[in-house]
Amino acid sequence: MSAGITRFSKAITRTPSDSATAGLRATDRGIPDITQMKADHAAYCDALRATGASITILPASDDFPDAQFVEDTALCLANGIVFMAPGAPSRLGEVALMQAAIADLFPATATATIMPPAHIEGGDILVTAHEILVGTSSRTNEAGIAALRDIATPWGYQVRQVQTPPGVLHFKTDCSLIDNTVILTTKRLAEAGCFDDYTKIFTADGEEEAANTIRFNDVVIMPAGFPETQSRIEAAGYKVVTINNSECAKIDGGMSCLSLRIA
Ligand code: CIR
Repeated sequence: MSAGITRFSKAITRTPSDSATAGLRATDRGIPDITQMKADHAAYCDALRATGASITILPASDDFPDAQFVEDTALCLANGIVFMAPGAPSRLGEVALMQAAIADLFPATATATIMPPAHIEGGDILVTAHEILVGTSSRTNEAGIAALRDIATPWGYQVRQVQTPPGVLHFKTDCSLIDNTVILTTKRLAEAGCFDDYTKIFTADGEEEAANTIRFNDVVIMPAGFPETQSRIEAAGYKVVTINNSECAKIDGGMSCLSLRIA
């Protein structure tokens, strides 16, 4: 099984807004340069498109500074789309925007919606070939995971609750699926034992920020500037494309956050 796991025919992204300078962040790493961020976003969309997928780029939304991080609003599974309930109050309204876009793009698709006080963000969800791992975090609570389980179990998925390391924004801040059973992970996350059944590629020491990548068709798309981790992925036999992520990184965003990927 690789459709919807590593193989995708479509992706949805959203152009960053000028308001992204007000995006949420855990620490101050400077004000993002929006011109650079938009150029990086265009390069990211080009990299997705170069794999043969069709890419829908939604318009910027000034009302939601983090709306380019579309991954947090929905989970696209083979059976349908599950709309999330972001744990960040400023991001809850992004879901309605995505619901409207999906209704336009895929009117026949089955959908389900998770509602507060259950909270869950797509960044905490890793779909592999045989299960869905979801990390509890400051954005995703046990009720959110239970709600996803209720939706996804009848669709044939096994949902496993794991824990995002303290101080880490999302579960996938620290890991990515590289192949059906191959995970790129930080040591601090793997030490929790959540990937014992998987082949692991570790990020290099000091390059933990490289853990948030995406496998999209024939390429692994990763942030530029992490040469040792890039070499490890390439040595394992994967083709890597790098994208500058300096500006999104200032508001805690990375490669997975920027797209919804659809089989
Ligand atoms: C936030 O804090 O919600 C945004 N500034 C970053 C979201 C990153 N999303 C993701 O990792 N899936």
